[in-house]
Amino acid sequence: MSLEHQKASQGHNIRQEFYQRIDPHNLTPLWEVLGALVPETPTPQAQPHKWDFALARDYLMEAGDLITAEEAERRVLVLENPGLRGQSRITDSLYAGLQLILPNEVAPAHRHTQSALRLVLSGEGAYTAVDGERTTMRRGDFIITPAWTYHDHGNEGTEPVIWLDGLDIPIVEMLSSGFREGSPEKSQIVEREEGDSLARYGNNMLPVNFEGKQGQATKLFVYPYVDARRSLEKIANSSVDEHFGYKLRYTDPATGSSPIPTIGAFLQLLPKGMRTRGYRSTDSTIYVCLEGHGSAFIEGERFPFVENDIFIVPSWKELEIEADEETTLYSYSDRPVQQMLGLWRESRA
Ligand code: GTQ
Repeated sequence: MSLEHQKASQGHNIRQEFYQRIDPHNLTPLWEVLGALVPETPTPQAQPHKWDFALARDYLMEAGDLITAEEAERRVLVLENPGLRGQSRITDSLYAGLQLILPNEVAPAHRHTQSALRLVLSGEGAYTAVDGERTTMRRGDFIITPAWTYHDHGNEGTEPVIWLDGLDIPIVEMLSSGFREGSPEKSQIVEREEGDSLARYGNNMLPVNFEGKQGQATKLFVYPYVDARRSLEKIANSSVDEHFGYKLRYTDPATGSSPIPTIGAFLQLLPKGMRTRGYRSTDSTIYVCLEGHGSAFIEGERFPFVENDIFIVPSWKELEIEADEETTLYSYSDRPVQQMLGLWRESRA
């Protein structure tokens, strides 16, 4: 061994010995981890992935024979990112699950500080009740449960109903700010007629003395797909954005902000044959195909999708989408959190 080598390895041993001595005192050297702690570009643990809805649905129906909605409290198969197994996360910051409710079942009322969204995927006849008002769940409807509002789900129809749940569970966990409580009533007492909140808050008008405030739970909690779809269809005659096709974001009409403070939600339409140009953003995003079919190319890797398939694009990975037919995609991410904190970035090829 050369003299330099000997010196270097001695230096290494002295350092290792130092690290071992400080370790019992809960001290550790930054210089060994600085590069990983403060990376040059995002290093999400989440990996690009697609879930076949047809496969997940079969397992979910099997779960329907194993446990009732009431016993489970929520009968859900969690979509776990392959890079985050065991952590109940679909991205580094968000949760997703597929929930099933069978005819005549009730998923009992509770509330928690985690906010939730539902995207209805299959079946009809179920409802979600939020804060004393029920809404019938129809395919493509985007329904939200603001933090700390009571919610229960029920199915008074004849078909199994399945929807995608999106929650900010990992964010609330990171902040150690999670609370939950059950409700004395299994199903909330109905206090308002169906459609009341949509009429008061969702029709470009607001109750005369109502003021929307940031951080206050939104009063509007259902965004029917028929309305969102009609908007996209109308604007699809105008010139197309080469990165997004036609893309809109859901808002709380009282503030203009995202309806959920921690989660942004979006709907886009891609004309038949379109391939979007490469796009990156720092918000890892969950996509759901509502209509049509095509492929997502994530850093060049192809993920073909059909209706109801779910795929995720991790932070700062380049996405291109190809639509074989006219395609509508719903998506959600932690974008509003990043924007509030001045962290959000995007890059367009
Ligand atoms: O419907 O309240 O997928 O509390 C996970 C946690 C759904 C719900 C989930 C929940 C719910």
